[in-house]
Formats: sequence, structure tokens, C-alpha cells
Amino acid sequence: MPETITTPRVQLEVKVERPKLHKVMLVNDDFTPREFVVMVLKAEFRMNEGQASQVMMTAHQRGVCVVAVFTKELAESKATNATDMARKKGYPLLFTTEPEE
Ligand code: TYC
Repeated sequence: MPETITTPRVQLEVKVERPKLHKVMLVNDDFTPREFVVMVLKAEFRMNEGQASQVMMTAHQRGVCVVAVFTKELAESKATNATDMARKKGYPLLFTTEPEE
């Protein structure tokens, strides 16, 4: 049998989308001590004292502040860990996540 060589008439287009990044947001409340918020930001988000203080004060004054952006899984696990640190101390401190535009 002779070999049949065919050339494809349809070119497959492979599209790879980069994963959407998710923001971790720090939400203000009236009860969590400022120093505790700073401590959590340093521990979970590897911030130094200055960065952590700035983020804490922005949330304190504006109600919410973007802490950092990560892949969805990392953002969710960091937000959960940070919120859990506060729950263990009985504070209502809250970290949320949302997809970047
Ligand atoms: N508002 C709190 C206070 O005055 C401090 C605080 C800042 C709490 C930021 C949460 O996300 C927060 N003790």
C-alpha cells in the first residue's frame, strides 16, 4: 500500500491564558488592635514594619486596603491563614479575596 501523505487543512489554534490574579484585601474593624494587624501582615505577607503599618493605616482610614496579589489558591490560603490567626485571639479581623479586573 502506498503511503498517503495528507496536509491538515485546519490549523489548530492553541490559546494559553495566564491565570487571573486575585487580590487579598484587609478589612477594617473597630476592635482588632493596630499592633496585632501589623504583626499578622508581617507574619503572613512577609512585610516589614513600615509596609505593614502603611497597609494597616490605609485600611483603618479607608475601610479596606489591597495587601497583595497572588494566584487564586495562594490568595485564598493566605487570607484564610491570616484571618485564622485573628480568630485564635478572638479578634474580628478579616482578610478577603477577589479577582483582579
Ligand atoms: N481600626 C482598628 C483600631 O482602631 C485597627 C485596624 C486597622 C483594624 C486595620 C483592622 O484592617 C484593620 N484598633
